[in-house]
Amino acid sequence: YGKFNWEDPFLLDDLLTEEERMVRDVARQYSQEQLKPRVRESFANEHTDPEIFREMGELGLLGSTIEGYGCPGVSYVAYGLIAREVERVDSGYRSMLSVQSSLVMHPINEFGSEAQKEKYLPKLATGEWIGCFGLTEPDHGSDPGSMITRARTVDGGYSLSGAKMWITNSPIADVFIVWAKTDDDKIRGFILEKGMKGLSAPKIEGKLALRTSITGEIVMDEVFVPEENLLPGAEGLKGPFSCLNSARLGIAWGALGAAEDCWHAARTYTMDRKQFDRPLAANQLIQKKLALMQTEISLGLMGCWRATSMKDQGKMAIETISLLKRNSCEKALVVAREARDMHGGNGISDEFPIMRHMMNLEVVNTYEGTSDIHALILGRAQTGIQSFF
Ligand code: TGC
Ligand code: FAD
Repeated sequence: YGKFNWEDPFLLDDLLTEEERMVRDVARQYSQEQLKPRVRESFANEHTDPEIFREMGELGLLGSTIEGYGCPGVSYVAYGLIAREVERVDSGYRSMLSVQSSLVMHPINEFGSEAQKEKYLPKLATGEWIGCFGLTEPDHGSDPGSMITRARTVDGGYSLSGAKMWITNSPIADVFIVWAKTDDDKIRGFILEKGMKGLSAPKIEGKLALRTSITGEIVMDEVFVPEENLLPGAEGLKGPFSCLNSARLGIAWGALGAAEDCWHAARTYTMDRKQFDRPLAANQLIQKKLALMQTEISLGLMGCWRATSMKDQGKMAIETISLLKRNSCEKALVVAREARDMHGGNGISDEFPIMRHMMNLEVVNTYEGTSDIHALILGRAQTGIQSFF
């Protein structure tokens, strides 16, 4: 038998390529040295630092799976590892990265014209431009197919009217990927730019979670969008959903990064803190909780690695993403809540990362398809019966 590695029982590290390990190390060093020292102030004051996009861009962390246009073209496993390292610090920082990479750069790369790729991707890759993705509306969240945002055909292009809600990055965005219904009732994607007449993106105030990442609305009042800003290759819900596939996979890795931070903090805390003259970690109830954390996180990561490797080989089914996104978020929440409890009163203090992770994970469990919506996708896939209409 080999020696048990408590942090990595399945030796996930051995399954990574040299390039993936290198990318992981760059993301880890950046997250621990540059993001971690800022997170407490940023969360407390609900302050998003746009400079973070530039820093991530410089390290090749934005649009990392894209080939060319200033992007490194690494594997999806490497993308997952980046998400895990960034979210180990804070889900909000990972959100900023996911949206830019999977929800803005991905659709331009996948569905855009050559001119659109050349215009937008290099500046999004360096973080000079910040992007956002507008699918959700005030009255249409889990059911985006019922959206009411309209793109009316006008001379030379389209006139967009409607509102998008809960949009990550929108108040600081330069580039807006907006999904709207055209005159023939089909969902199409449009690239809007800051400064277009009739376009505004007010900030949503008062979030109790994900406070390092700014969220806003997108309000469109007859915004003229020229024909060349239509994404030519996307029609129907498949367009936005294909972006979500890639973002959800990153979230599956990322949520476990936040869970790992809670687990490691709980282990250290309970080994250091004494009650009844012995470390808390000497108690069976505490050790059982640590075992649960270790089990869920290490099994979850193995699932992420396997599915993402399958994606890199073109073999993964989209339902597998629902299984993983749902599992990682649910399990990460369980881990965070247990860790909060194990920290006692200190667990609610912002001197420790636990309560922040716990609140963030409530959002992560909700966006990109709620836990129950992913359960319904899986239920449909195994019974053939659709339970939502
Ligand atoms: P349904 O009939 O199932 O499908 C409609 C069409 O879409 C195709 N499709 C997919 N294509 C690619 N990938 C997927 N995952 C796909 N899922 C479905 C499907 O084949 C079909 O194509 P066609 O050609 O037959 O028309 O659609 P429905 O309206 O019944 O969908 C129901 C449901 C629940 C699956 C779906 O609406 C859903 O996933 N809802 C959740 C909404 C969601 O995830 N919103 C995310 C908003 S973005 C966000 O939260 C960003 S936060 C990021 C951050 O800050 O990190
Ligand atoms: P609803 O759809 O109203 O759901 C409410 C509850 O009802 C949930 O528990 C849900 O599971 C349940 N439910 C819904 N339908 C059914 C059903 N048929 N059967 C059983 N239960 C059901 N969106 C974007 O487009 N871009 C972004 O960048 C973005 N960023 C976000 C950032 C934050 C901080 C947050 C909070 C959200 C963000 N979202 C974004 C929106 C997010 O994707 C939606 O909040 C999510 O899809 C859920 O939609 P909803 O909030 O309208 O909830």
